Amino acid sequence: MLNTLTPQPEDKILALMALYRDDPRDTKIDLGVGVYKDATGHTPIMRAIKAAEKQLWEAETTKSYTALSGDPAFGAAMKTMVLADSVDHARVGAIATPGGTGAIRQAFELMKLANRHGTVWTSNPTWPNHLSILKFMGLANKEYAYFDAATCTVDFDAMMASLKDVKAGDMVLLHGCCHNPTGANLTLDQYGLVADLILEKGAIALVDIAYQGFGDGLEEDAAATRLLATKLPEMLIAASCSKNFGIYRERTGCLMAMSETADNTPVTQGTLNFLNRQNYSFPPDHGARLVTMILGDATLKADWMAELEEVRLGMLGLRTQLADELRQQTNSDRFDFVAQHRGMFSRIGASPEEVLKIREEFGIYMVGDSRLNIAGLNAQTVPLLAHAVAKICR
Ligand code: PLP
Ligand code: TYF
Repeated sequence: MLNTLTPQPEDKILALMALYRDDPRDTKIDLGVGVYKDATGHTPIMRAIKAAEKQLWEAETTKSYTALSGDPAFGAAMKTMVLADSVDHARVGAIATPGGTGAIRQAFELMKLANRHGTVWTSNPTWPNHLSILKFMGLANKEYAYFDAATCTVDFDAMMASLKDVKAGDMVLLHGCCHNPTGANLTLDQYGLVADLILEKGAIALVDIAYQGFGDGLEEDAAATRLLATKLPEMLIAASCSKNFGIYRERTGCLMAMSETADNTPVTQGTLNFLNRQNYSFPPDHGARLVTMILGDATLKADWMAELEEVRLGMLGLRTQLADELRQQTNSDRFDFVAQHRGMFSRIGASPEEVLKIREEFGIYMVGDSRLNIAGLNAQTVPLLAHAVAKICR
């Protein structure tokens, strides 16, 4: 059987990680994979995570199974973090999943159960794994216009025009904040207009929120998701704790499914539990437990929020510095959008050839679509990047 297999397409972001690793230059700079790094290039364990792990090690008395949904306390904590009091939590079912990716996969599984012939609409561009998972699952996918390559901002008119073709029962996947890969985001008003259109079409929104706290703040970054929740009768939310808790390898995420009324919730929750059972049975617990502990303890939560804010402001400072350097070194305002983008990424609008030249000549690694990870920079490397961009990009 195995000799019938053919090679699968590789993940370009992960392939770039390997290229970077094998580059012998000690001046190389990694702006590829979306992992937060401090000024020394290290991805730290957050203080509150360490503290919660210590408490857990002392207090945990069993490693027995939890529940198919994961610990319900985790679902409750995630509803509070993402939705706050925007909607009645009794309307929302939740399961723990292996990372945000697991939540996205389970959202698509739910779509397959409920409306297997519906189309899932994704932004052009979007996180490549959205597309590869949809393709693998055999779900129909259409793209809606999103990024204007000329200005490196959202082309909202084009986006609304393409969403006019959404049909009843389709799914519209939106990034809740900090769009990956572009860094260009809708305003809250624009999210509202998208919600109105989704409502009018009778479609369902799936919000992928993987960077809450990395953009404008923990509450601010959830505002769009909360607005959608108040405007729409039903919606799905795939939340990741990988970035904002820095627990990438623990695989911690949550799928929330909001029904029209609380009467629907038992069946919705039962279906979510069923999907966990079909795919991997009980979801991972360790990361989810740490998140639950932190969100439920005033001291841990305050320390986590403070550190998350340091991380966010650090990235924002690098953005401003980069925009300033680019302005000086290119003697133009062409790259001013870098300071307006939010989250870990900016797509800077360089061609694939230019991205390659920057990699070869300067050892600066960004993804082929010219996405760069802001957190891969520090105060010393920002001018080096600006110099490379100014020299190579026409
Ligand atoms: N969604 C987006 C847009 C992402 O960039 C990521 C990446 O890290 C995820 C979801 C899910 O991440 P994870 O599965 O590591 O929680
Ligand atoms: O977009 C990124 O870089 C992050 C990390 O298959 C990532 O979301 C990249 C590729 C992948 C899984 C995670």
